[in-house]
Formats: sequence, structure tokens, C-alpha cells
Amino acid sequence: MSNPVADAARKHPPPEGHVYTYGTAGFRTKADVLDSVLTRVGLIAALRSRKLGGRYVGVMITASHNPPQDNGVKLVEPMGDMLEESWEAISTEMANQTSPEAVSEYYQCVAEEQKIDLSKPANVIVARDTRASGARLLGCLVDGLKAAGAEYRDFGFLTTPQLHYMVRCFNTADTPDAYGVPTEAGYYEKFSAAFKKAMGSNKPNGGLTVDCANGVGGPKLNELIKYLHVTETGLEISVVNDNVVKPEALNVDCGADYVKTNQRAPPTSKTGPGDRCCSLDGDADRVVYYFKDDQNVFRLLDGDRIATLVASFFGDLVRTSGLADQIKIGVVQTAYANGAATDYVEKNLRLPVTCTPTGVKYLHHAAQKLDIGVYFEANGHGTAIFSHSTLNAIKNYKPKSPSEAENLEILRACIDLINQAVGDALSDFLLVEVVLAHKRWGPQEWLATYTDLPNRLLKVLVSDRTIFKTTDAERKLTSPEGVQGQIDKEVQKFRQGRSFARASGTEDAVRVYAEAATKAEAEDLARKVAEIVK
Ligand code: NG1
Ligand code: ZN
Repeated sequence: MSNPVADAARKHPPPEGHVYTYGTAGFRTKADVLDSVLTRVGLIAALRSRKLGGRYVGVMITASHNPPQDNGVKLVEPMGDMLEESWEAISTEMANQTSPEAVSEYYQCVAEEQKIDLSKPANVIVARDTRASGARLLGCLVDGLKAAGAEYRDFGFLTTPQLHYMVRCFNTADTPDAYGVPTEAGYYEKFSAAFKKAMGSNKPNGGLTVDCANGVGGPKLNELIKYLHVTETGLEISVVNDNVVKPEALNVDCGADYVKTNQRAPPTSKTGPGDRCCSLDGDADRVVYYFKDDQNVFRLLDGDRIATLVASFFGDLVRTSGLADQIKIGVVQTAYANGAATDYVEKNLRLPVTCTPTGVKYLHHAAQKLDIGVYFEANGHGTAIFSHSTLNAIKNYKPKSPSEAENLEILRACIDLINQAVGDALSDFLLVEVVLAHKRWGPQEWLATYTDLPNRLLKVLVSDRTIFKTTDAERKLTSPEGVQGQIDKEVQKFRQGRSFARASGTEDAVRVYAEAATKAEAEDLARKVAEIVK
């Protein structure tokens, strides 16, 4: 009897002895060991869609900010959320089946356990970033999708957030919650129209340079710019590092991760003092801002800064539109948020802060509990989301004065400007531009809101990172025994010291973060803690 699932698995056998894990960013590793994983992800995507009654699920092939020779794949739920946790485990188990027969058996077993009717339709939307390995991996994925009898649409190159957008659009089409037109043009039209409305009569102060990490964000931003009409909005954007013809240049000496980790501008940067710059990562779901001050010193405005800027703006808008007693705003951060940012939100903005483990899905879930949840990782990954009742309150509110009406219009436009499916670097930087224009702020005024505590992030190679277990939103180690005690002892010796260590979910390493009163102390504390975990 023919067995297309086993046949597909046979065509793409796994390398011997490799163990795969569906981590915080899906499967991610060297591209040359991913063929078998992609085929199996095709099978899982079909199962997941069938489990959800044939709703569209997404598959994105990307390794984000990681080096050009890496790649990865992640699944997207119908509303654009990250894959449900129990299915992460199913995906991991599927990826680690070795023989074709075992793959086919496991496929049947999931169908049975999950009560999935395999004869029902499955719908999958696929896209990839610009990595050289993407085309080959797409082929492997399609073999899995076809073997499972799924209908699929391949959107070619998209940013990760564009793929999330498409998935949400397809699933909400012809409903009152219709998210947008599920085409690339639909995406550009939606966000550019919202940007123009949110800007109102305000004009940006000077141009913006966007570093696209030589990734898929480059061509997509160039496309978006055509819809933004600089003559209308006054936003002059210069796009740099948008070379996708040379895939080996991806994320190399440029991009959001380079800027955040090295705390410096890409070496190719040619901007002058006070010029606003931002950097996207390789799949354009992260953005960080920066500029050179009058002394030519590099100044970073990272994800924490974007969160504080956006939260304070929404706070103002909610108040000035007359909705303050109906809508509460909160900020969600991870342990990597700068202590000064947390302090600023709690003490100056007087908003509650929730701390979650690393990984957007945790932040997203925490933000879903708030009326307006602003969540950003320090590395620039994030967005703001609005609860259903908040959206209704904003939609139905009858303004009591022309000024309330004007602010309400801006608030409504901001909701459309934010990609609520997932953090989106393109939509996020447009929102930042809106806020700066409304506040009539340059980067210097933004920076002046609070002073970051000096900090240092180190990557420590250990023989087995799985022994590092944490609690308290990853801020304390419970294993190996005794290590946390040693860290605490070290931290106490430093003024304004804070440090923690956790196993990375995307790389084979332990990350150590430290902050303290001075740069030298932060570096010293990070090194001491790194010695402890080594
Ligand atoms: P890991 O490798 O688990 O630290 C990194 C980032 C996360 C998140 C994921 C997914 C840091 C310290 N960690 O996770 O914030 O963005 O990658 O891309 O930046
Ligand atoms: Zn990314």
C-alpha cells in the first residue's frame, strides 16, 4: 500500500544522532541539518490546521538575527500567535522520529490522540526570508505538506510579521474582525494609511535611516516607502544594508542584534550627530533605534525605550480622549529589561510592570491579560496589544469635546498601525515616528527620559546547558545547586548590581546578564558570574 507520509520522510532522512527541539523561536540550527525537520514540520502544519477545523496556519522559514549559514522554521497559529505549547512538544517529537515508518506511525498517532480527521482539508501559508538555504528548505517543507494532503499558498519572500499578518487576514476574512487584505499590497496599504492618519498634521523632525541587516526587510521596506508618500507625510527614509543579492552579508556587521549586542552603530553607518537611525533584524520582527549625540557618542534606544515611549503616548491618548477610567495600560518586560526602564515605568509613568521569561510568546500571553499591553524585549522584539473590550470601548466612545475627538482619532489610527498579530519592525518604527512627531521630540529628548544602567550581556559556552534551570521569570537559578548562592554573593558587592544566568533557548550557550552603577562594574560583574557558571 502506498504511504506518502513515509515516502516524504524517506526522501529527506535526518542526519544521524542529531536531536532537535522546538524552542522559543521554533527549530533553529545550521541550515544543512534541517531538511528532514522541514518535511516533518509540513506534516505537523497539516495536522494543526485540521485540528483547528481547516483554519489557516502559517509556516515561516527563517533564522532571524542568526548567521547566514543558519536557518529555522516556526509555526504560526490562526490569529498570528506563536504555536500552542502542547504542539511544540508534538513538533519536537515528530522532528526526532528517525525512520520513515516511525514518522508515518507518529503522524497517525497524533491524528488519533487529537481526534483529527485526516480526510478533512488542511490550509497552510508559507513564506521565507532571504537565506541561500531557504529555497531548498521550502522544497522539503512542500514535500511534507503534499504528503499530508494540505492545500498551501507560498508567498515567497516575506518578513516574519508579514507572514503572521497574512495568516490572520485569511482567518478573519469576511468576519467583523477582518484584519486586512491578505496580499503584500494589502499589508502596505493598511499600515501606510494608518501611519498617515496617526501622524495627523504633525511632521517628523528630519529623516530616518533604516539599516535592514541585508535581510528581507530591505526589499519590503523599499516597497512600503512607495505607499508612504514622503511628500504627504514628510518622512524621508534612507534605506541602508538592503543587499539581499549577497545572502552571506545577512546580519553581518549590521542589523538590530549587532547594534544591541555591541552597543555600537554598524561600521558602515554614515549619519551625523542627532540623526535618527534604526536597525531591523534579518526577518524584520525586531527594531532598535540609536543616534550619535553632540559629542559623537553612540546612544542606543532599545526595546525598553520603545516600550516606555509607546506606553507613555498611549497613557496620554487614553487620558486626552476621555477613556482613562475605562482603560488601564501595563508594560510587560523580561529580566533583560534595564533596571532603569522598569523604574521609569513604575515610578514616572505609574504603570504596572509584569516580568515574564524570555520569548515573545510569554510576553504576549501576559500582555493579553491587560487592557492595553505594551510588551517589548530589550532587543527590540515586541508590540502593543488591545483587549477585545478595550477595542470596543475605543470604537464606541462618544467624545465630549473636539479635543477628545481628535485624540480618539489618533488612538484609533494607532491601533491600525500596530501589527497586533506579532511584533513587527516596520510597523513598530512607524509608530515610534508617530510618537516622536506628536511629542515634537528628537532622539535626545527621548534619551533624556531616563538613564540606562550600564550593562553587559555575555554568552558562556558550557558542556551541558540543560542543567541550568530557573525560576522567578528566569531571574534565579534552581540548578545546578549552589550556583545561585554564589551569584547572589557576587552581586552584593556591586553598587546597583543585578545579574542572572539562564540557558539560551536558541543557541547552545548560557547567557549572563549584569548591570551595575558603572560600565566597568557591569563588565566586571558579568565576568565574575560567567566564571561561576562555566
Ligand atoms: P535566547 O537565545 O533564549 O536568549 C533570544 C533572545 C530572546 C528572543 C529569542 C528569539 C536575548 C537575550 N534573547 O533568545 O529575547 O528574541 O532569541 O529570537 O536577546
Ligand atoms: Zn527576528
